[in-house]
Order: sequence, then structure tokens, then C-alpha cells
Amino acid sequence: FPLIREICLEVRKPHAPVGLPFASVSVEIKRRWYKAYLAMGANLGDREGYIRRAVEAMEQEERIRVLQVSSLIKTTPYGGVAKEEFLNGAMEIETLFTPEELLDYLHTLEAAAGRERKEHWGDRTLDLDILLYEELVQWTERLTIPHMDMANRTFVLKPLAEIAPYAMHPVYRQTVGMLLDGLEKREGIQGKR
Ligand code: A4P
Ligand code: MG
Repeated sequence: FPLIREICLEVRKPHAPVGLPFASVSVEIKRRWYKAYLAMGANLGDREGYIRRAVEAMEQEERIRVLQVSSLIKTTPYGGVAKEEFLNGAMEIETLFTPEELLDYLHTLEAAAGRERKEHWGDRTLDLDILLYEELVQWTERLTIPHMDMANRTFVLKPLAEIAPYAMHPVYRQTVGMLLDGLEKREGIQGKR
């Protein structure tokens, strides 16, 4: 039902076999579509193929709607660990998954691309990160949203600005376009030093 954004469903049972006085018992679930932005990166093997197959898998997944996919750009490795050139891109999706469920799901796609986790920030066949999830700000051991370092990474902000220049970073209170502008200015100044 594409027009339904949110549903709250309660199933009520007036005559449940419970040995206590009660009017009825019920269970309730709430589901809605949440907007999220993802980063995609690959720097080993058939980089474009790994990214394309992950997007196709998401298109087949009932709990995800792929709204936009950016073009893929070639970028030099950032962070001093990975050695090979990257292909990077970004996606806009809507999903029924919670952030933790979405992360688990993205890990299954990374595993399907044969990703091995050998070293932090190292070379990889496929990396799928959650950049933004609605206006959520969360910092747990497993999951930091917005993605911790996104404002310092041209390879994240450039493809994201292509599909969502007005998406708002809920901590910095700046749009993706503003963050990219600021970063390019800072990098320009550093480049001249
Ligand atoms: N985690 C926490 N927050 C998030 C989030 N918002 N999205 C946790 C996804 N994962 C998140 O990630 C390690 C753990 O981070 C996850 O298990 C999850 O619980 P990982 O993907 O296993 O390892 P990683 O990718 O090596 O670490 P991390 O921190 O995700 O690295 P990044 O930030 O992805 O950086 N240079 C270029 N040019 N292009 C790139 O794409 N990528 C990296 C990796 C380095 N240099 C790069 C690129
Ligand atoms: Mg990652």
C-alpha cells in the first residue's frame, strides 16, 4: 500500500484464557517508513559490480524502498590504511527497519560481496554505512548516527549532495550542500599552505 506512511495495529482479545479479571488483552505494533541515507564504497575487485548488486538486492527487499542512487565517483583512499582507489556513492532509501536492523541487513550485503574484516579502514570489496536516519542522533557502541566522520569526507558529501543537497545534518544543523561547501573551502585553504 504505497500511500500508507504509518500504521498502528492493535489486536484485542476479549476472552483470553487468563486467570484474572480483565476487560480484554491486546498486542500493539507500530510500523512506519523511515528515510535514511547510505554511503557505499568499494576498492577491491569488481567495485562497480559489488555496488550495483547491493543496490539491486535492496530493490528486491520488501522492507526497503530505494528512492535515489547517486553516480559513483573515483576517490583516493582516505585515512592512510586502504591502498587502492575507491568507488564511492550514496543512496536515499525509505525503510521499515530500525537503525540496528538496517545495520544488520547492510552487513549481510557486505558479506554477500565477500567482504573480510581484516583491518579497520582497510581495503574492502564493499562498505555500506548509514549516514543519516531521519533526524536521529544516537551514539552507541555499535552504531553512531549521523555517521561520525561524514562532515570531513568529500567522498561521502559529494555523492550525497548530488541526491540530497538539502538534507539536514541534525547535529551541525547544516545542509549537506553547506557541509560540502565548508569542507571544500577548508581543503582549498590547506592545499595552499
Ligand atoms: N558503525 C558505527 N556507526 C555506523 C554507521 N553509521 N554505519 C560500526 C555503519 N556502521 C557503523 O565498521 C565498523 C563498525 O562500525 C560496524 O561494525 C558498525 O557496528 P566496518 O564497516 O566493519 O569497518 P570499517 O569500514 O573499516 O570502519 P568504519 O568506521 O565504518 O570505516 P569507514 O568510516 O567506513 O571508513 N577512503 C575513500 N576514498 N573512500 C571510502 O569509502 N572508507 C574508509 C572506511 C576509509 N577510507 C576511505 C573509504
Ligand atoms: Mg563501514
